Amino acid sequence: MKLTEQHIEDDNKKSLASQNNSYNFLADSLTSKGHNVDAILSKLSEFQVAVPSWALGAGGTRFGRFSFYGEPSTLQEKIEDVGILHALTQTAGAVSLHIPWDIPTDYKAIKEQADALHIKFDSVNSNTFQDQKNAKESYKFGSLSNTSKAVRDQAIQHNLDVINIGDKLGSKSLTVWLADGSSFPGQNNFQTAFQNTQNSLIDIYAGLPEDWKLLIEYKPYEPNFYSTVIQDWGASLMLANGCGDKAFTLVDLGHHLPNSNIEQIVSILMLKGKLGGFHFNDSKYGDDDLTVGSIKPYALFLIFNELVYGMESNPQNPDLAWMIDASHNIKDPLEDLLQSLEAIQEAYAKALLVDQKELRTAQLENDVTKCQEILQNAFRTDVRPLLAAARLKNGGAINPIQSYRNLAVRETLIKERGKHTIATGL
Ligand code: AOS
Ligand code: ZN
Ligand code: ZN
Repeated sequence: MKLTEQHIEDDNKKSLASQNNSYNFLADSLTSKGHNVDAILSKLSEFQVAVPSWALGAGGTRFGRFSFYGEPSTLQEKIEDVGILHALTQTAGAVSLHIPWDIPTDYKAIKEQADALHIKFDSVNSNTFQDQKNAKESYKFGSLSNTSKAVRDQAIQHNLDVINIGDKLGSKSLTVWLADGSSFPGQNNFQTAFQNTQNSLIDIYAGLPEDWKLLIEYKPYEPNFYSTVIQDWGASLMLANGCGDKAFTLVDLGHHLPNSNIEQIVSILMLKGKLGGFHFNDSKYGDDDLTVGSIKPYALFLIFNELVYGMESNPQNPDLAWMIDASHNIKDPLEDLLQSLEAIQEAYAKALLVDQKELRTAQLENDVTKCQEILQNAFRTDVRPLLAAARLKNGGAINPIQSYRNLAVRETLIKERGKHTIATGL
């Protein structure tokens, strides 16, 4: 199924008058406060977030999967789904593939399909947390950190193969997330595991093309419950520094112990020029992978506030790989992703409303109340008409979920793909 601009434009007609009213009201009020609304709109339009291929089917990971039907079962169908998300939102212009779940059979055809839908190939993800069919060695006791050289070599080779696949598609980074760790005290020698991981990453790094980045994701626990080799940003940063200039830390919002100050982590990594990428999701308890902004929207805004500050003030930090990493099993996965994309844009737009100069002055005057007011005023602004205007400008939907439903996307996908498709992935 392909959503045309015409489909979307027709559906927009119903909400156009009310959108224009709300937009004009908001734009006037922001302009009178000194904001440059056009500049904000173009920043919103430029901000593209990659959709993870594994979130396009109903999730469930270690629990049950309840299909929504019409889910993609091939890479081509996954790209088609991202095309639908991008047509509606104009902010999902990239896809992040996971290898071996998404190995292309026909590179040329996949690239052409993605090009036609204006979709780029973002970071490619390797998978050494599952044993692959016919693999000689098992990752049961770790991959890049394993005490066996044969296992480490197999995992290193897999990462090099993933780079090769990504390179053929135009990706520019490799994301490494390891499940390596231990579930019981004494099981692992922490130092050996860390050192092995560093050495393995150095071997992978040596295979990176000149213009590529290595993104190292951290996570405090799960699937291992006593220790994780790359447990936090400090471990990730040490490993990145041990590899070189093209290696960076990747922050996944769900990979922190409760109440961690993620905005501060992000800020300091950008100061050091070492923040490489982002996985957006939300959580209440752990790595819940819930819809972005569904639980802690203010925390998301505070993180974006630091990201915006960093993007403006830290030229030493490269452009980031932005990606959603959320998936669960009770909503239509495409609707869930539409909600996440909206929440990301919303937090970004609000962060763009923070007057950094005014904040700086209030900070220097130690006017704590004013500092808080500046942030909260931005956060409390309803920026949704701005997001809709940015989408509209590029041919997207005023209300993506409403159009998705009005245009009967899921029903059409079920008709086309049937009820028996099974998405690859966990
Ligand atoms: C796992 O917890 C991580 O968030 C990863 O980014 C992982 O590769 C992804 O969720 C696919 O399983
Ligand atoms: Zn992640
Ligand atoms: Zn995760």
